Amino acid sequence: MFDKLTERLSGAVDALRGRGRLTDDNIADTLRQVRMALLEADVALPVVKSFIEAVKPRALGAEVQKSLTPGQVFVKILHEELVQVMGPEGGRLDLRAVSPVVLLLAGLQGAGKTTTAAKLAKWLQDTQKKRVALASTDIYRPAAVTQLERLAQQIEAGFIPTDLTASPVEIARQALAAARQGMYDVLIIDTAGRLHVDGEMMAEVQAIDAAVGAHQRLFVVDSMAGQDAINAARAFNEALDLTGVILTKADGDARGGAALSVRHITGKPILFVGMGEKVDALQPFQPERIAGRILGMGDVVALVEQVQAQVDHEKAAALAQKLQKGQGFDLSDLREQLTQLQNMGGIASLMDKLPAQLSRQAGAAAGNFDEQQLRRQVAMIDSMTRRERRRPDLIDGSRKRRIAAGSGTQVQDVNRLLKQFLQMQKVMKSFGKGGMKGMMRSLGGRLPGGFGGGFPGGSGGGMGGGGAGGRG
Ligand SMILES: Nc1nc2c(ncn2[C@@H]2O[C@H](COP(=O)(O)OP(=O)(O)OP(=O)(O)O)[C@@H](O)[C@H]2O)c(=O)[nH]1
Ligand SMILES: [Mg+2]
Repeated sequence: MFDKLTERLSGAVDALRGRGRLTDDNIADTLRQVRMALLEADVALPVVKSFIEAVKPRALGAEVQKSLTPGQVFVKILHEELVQVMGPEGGRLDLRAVSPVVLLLAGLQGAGKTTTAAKLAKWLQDTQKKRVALASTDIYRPAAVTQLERLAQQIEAGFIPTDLTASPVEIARQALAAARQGMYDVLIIDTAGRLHVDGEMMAEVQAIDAAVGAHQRLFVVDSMAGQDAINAARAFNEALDLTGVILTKADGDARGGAALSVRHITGKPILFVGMGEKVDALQPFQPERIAGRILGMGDVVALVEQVQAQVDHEKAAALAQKLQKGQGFDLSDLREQLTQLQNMGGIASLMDKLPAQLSRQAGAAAGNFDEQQLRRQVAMIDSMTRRERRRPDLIDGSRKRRIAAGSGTQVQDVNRLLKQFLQMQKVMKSFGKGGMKGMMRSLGGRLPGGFGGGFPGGSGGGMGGGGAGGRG
């Protein structure tokens, strides 16, 4: 449902690619684009404002220094803040009350209340093993009651007939009594919708609530509705003190503003999302998933999490300290770096997690940095003695033959490894004095293909994201 928004946001993030870091300048431009994208998606203005205000300091703040690439880190921040704005708690319907637990559905005309009543009943039956009864107080539209009745039959839920001569409040009261008598666990009350928020309608639904003491007062809202939905959400929340929100029609290609706004406007959690017309098209709301869909960034978010989780801070700090004390970078340290790369699932798995476009770009670079090579390099180091690892200058021709044989490689492989190691050691030395900051970033550019340049993600991150110094 967020196609357009997704497109605009990825455009904004694209602009950051190739930047070495996030600064006031490049962030300002990107945030402007994000802001436009949200407004175009019909996200309510106060929501957009507070979203941008939340993202900005984070983008400029500490976690960017630990970055893989600025674009990736920015995506992660956007994701987290999207989750935040939609409500991190997600869909949990509280049913802890005396049976029958009454759920009251309210919302604008055509929002999907009746359909959602049936979906919710089915969900409660199927996943919570509840006995559910449905009742309608919609006496205004002749077909409304039969619509619900047919749905109830379809999902084999209880249905409490509506006395069309009674008032909606009386009908609700009768329904509660009937549900009690029928020993139902849950009673879902469907109410009439109106084209616009009006006082009469609010008074009616309030009276129904007062009559039955609804345990959950759920606002059903069409994700495609823009500012109208926001005004309605506010009005219903004032009238009913809502306990939750259900988004419908999230399967359509709408702008999705409501999805991003209702939580902020009402302060009430989004509990479920309707994903189609069928009675089983209802899902508990999962903000992470929706945020992921909004960003449409493949699994960049997962990638960043994975990298951040796997990097071993202590080891990085130890290496930094060692170098600062003037002790040399040796082959054991190199081995450490290589295995950290392996632990991240290797290059192939990282590539899988990147969106197609980025993956293609990285593809060429990663050609000379394959998994097998990584394994071979570690194997060669493993075939060395401890002394050799500390003093590679001792490794002469016969030792090289032994190492090659021990690791199933050729002598020229050992030579290449040693040569690359020496270059890396030189770089390490020069940074040992200057501190670790930015060391790994520079390595990305300086190292020969074998070690540095091939790490996907491009802009100067090099293997710094997964390596030692970037986080030290
Ligand atoms: N694609 C899609 N259609 C939906 C969804 N939920 C409801 N609909 C459709 O939206 C239309 C209106 O749904 P209803 O359940 O009758 O809406 P209502 O809020 O009860 O409407 P009133 O009673 O007239 O106020 C129907 O055609 C439904 O099939 C959904 O999640 N996805
Ligand atoms: Mg209806």
